[in-house]
Amino acid sequence: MKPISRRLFGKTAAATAAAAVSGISFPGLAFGLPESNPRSLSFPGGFKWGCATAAYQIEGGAKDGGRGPSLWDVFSHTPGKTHEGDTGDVADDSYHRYKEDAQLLKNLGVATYRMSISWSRIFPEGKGEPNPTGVDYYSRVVDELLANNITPYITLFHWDTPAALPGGWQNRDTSKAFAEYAAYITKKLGDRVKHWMTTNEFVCFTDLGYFEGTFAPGLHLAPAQRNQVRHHAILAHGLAVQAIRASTPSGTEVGLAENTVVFCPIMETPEHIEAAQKATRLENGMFITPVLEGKYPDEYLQKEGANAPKVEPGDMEAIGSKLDFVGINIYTPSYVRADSSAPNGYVIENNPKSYPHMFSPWIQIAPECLYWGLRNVHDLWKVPALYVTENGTSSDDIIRADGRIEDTDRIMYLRNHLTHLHRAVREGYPIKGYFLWSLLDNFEWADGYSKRFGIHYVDFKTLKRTPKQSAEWYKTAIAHNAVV
Ligand code: PNW
Repeated sequence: MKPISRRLFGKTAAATAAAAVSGISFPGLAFGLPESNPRSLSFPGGFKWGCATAAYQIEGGAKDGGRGPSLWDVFSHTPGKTHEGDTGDVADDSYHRYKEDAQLLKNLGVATYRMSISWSRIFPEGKGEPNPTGVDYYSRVVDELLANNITPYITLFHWDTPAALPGGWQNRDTSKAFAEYAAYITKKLGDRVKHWMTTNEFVCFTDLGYFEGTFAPGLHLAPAQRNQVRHHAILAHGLAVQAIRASTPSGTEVGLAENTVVFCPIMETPEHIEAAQKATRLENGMFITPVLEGKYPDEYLQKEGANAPKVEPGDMEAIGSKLDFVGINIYTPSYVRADSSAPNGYVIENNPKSYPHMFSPWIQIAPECLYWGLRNVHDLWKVPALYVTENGTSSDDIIRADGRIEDTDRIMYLRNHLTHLHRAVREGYPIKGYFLWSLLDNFEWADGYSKRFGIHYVDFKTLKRTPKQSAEWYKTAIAHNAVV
């Protein structure tokens, strides 16, 4: 890692010019003190600020343009599965309003936009005959973004498995179908799209879908079958990495968006920091660890015993395919303590009931999770580049009589997280960008429309978008390239 003093952060134009002329450095400016806001924590030039969304959560147009149903269409239409039976049939109607959404992004001043493609718009049956109308739709979205100077980062799979695929992720053939879809669509868009993420958050579409039953398809499989579903998911990722490399020009960057469980050391002392690293490696032993090491940790295989996944020759090589970047979705922490008497040398602490949380109770407030989430992954695996592919929160937004939408708790949450992101950047971790979840209020899965994560308010009756205070805050942060 480069010593911090050698990096110039947020240099003023005058300082840059002076340094260029004289060759001297300005130690006092090393962390950047933009003249307009001398107290702010500034980010390096070129840091990529963005927003994130996902197809099923914003598009609507569920039956438009030849789209086939996904497991989430089936699940959300099954009584009792989502909040008040909410579905993604209309969502934010971004299928028809993508130009308006591009203007929202432009107005924020973001450099990048993370979106996903609905697999069943491209292959309505999951495989076989592609649907040109679906391809054309995403081609137009990409063109619209590029015309507005916004770089698309595209996730190929954000949980909307085509319903026609027999057995979904229980079937190994789904991994192969995914790789074929990845090859096809990246070839179509790869002339303009240079950043691809295979999958989003393995645990949510495997464990929550097939074991906990709270997400589509709502099953409660036994551990051995669950572990096989997990294996098919990471295999799909690996096969897709290979497929994307084969069908896109050089210079294309491939990664994924994963929500590793984030372990913060209970104290910042060497033994607890080491414990947090160990926990990161072992507790994510079914997902990110095999992806970055090309093998399951022995501890995971031993723990699962007879339930361990069946692995075929070549699987682990595919799963461990080299990545250009790792994206991490970070919302909430776990704490870990070193304990030499515990089996793996650490104990995971339970947060007490009094632990503060946001409007979604699972988002417990500990902004240092942003720092440790990035640091643990890099300390363990030395990845070439890191992104925060999601960070944000729900809020019980207040609508004022004059139409202003106040979400000061979201601003508080984001500002504190960015402060800890800044720490990781300042220490030299190769963090290239940050995607705020989310551009818009949207279909929050099993919580339906009851939890709003957007920095733009969406009236789900009229579909009108209104910037919240947090949008103004984010726009200001981007303009200053600093925590504001
Ligand atoms: C992520 N949990 O999901 C997803 O990538 C987004 O689609 C989603 O809208 C966002 O976070 C906010 O929830 C998660 O219950 C959903 O622990 C639920 C959990 C974690 C992540």
